[in-house]
Amino acid sequence: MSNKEVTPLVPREGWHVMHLFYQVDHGQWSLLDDEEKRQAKTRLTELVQEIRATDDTHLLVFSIATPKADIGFMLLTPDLQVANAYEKQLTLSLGADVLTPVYSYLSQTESSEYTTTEEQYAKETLIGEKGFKEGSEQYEAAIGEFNERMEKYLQHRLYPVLPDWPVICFYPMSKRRSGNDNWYSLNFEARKELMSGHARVGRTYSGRILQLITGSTGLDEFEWGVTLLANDTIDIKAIVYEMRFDEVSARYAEFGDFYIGMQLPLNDLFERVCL
Ligand code: 76R
Repeated sequence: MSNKEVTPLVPREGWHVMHLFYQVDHGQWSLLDDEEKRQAKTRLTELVQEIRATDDTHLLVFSIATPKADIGFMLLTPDLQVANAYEKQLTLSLGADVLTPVYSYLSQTESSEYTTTEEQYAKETLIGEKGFKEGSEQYEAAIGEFNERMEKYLQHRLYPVLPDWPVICFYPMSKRRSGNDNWYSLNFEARKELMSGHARVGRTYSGRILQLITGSTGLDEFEWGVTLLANDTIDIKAIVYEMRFDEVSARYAEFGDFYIGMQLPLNDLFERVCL
């Protein structure tokens, strides 16, 4: 990375995330000769390699279904200065005006304020449901397992490594703030209760859907970016449909546009988008 003298913008916790969507301008592309086209593709390939070799940085590359866009990138990296520099380079990588930005989204990875606490797990699950005695061997072992699981889980939310599952679905969403349906005027207990219903539905998709919720309040138009990875589009359709019946979504969620992409190796991507 150049620009070493610029003050880094690394959040206290988590990473910056950019979703970038481009259309290919085939008119501009056709003005390049074969050698220029080859060089352009090499430039993008080398840039992708450079980004992927950067510490704590991940880049997903995908082809977008339908003409909403052609190429999508999801970039995760701590420093906003680095994200910004890479984003500009990606835009120009195939030559001036070949990639036209059509949509983009800036967010950050975040932990959730609704995550189960050790205290809550002990009281509700271990003592309440399982009838364990506080301080018993069984109880201590279960607490140990819980903490280990939560640590891994929190690590995934803040510093995710996403699998190469082919289907990627992105859409932005907010919680409604109108009249009697104002999420932000509910008290914490009510929100937590509703979110535990949401999580219960979500967990039934374990192994089929990987969700990454990134926060964007104050950073972009909506309040969260929703990124879902899957091996089968039917699971995307099913989870989004089922969530609509859950009160958190039924009553409080508002959505932006949906993008469906397919993760592909770069050479296949070039072929797919006819470059
Ligand atoms: O802490 C956790 O991550 C587990 C519980 C959980 C939280 C806190 C969870 C589980 N989600 C959480 C937060 Mn979710 N999620 C969405 C959508 O299309 C729609 O209707 C909504 C889009 C899907 C499909 C989904 C899937 N979730 C959030 C938040 C932040 C809310 C806030 O802070 O107020 C949003 C915006 C959101 C939206 N969720 C799950 C899933 C799935 C599959 C799970 C289970 C994950 C797992 O256990 O592995």
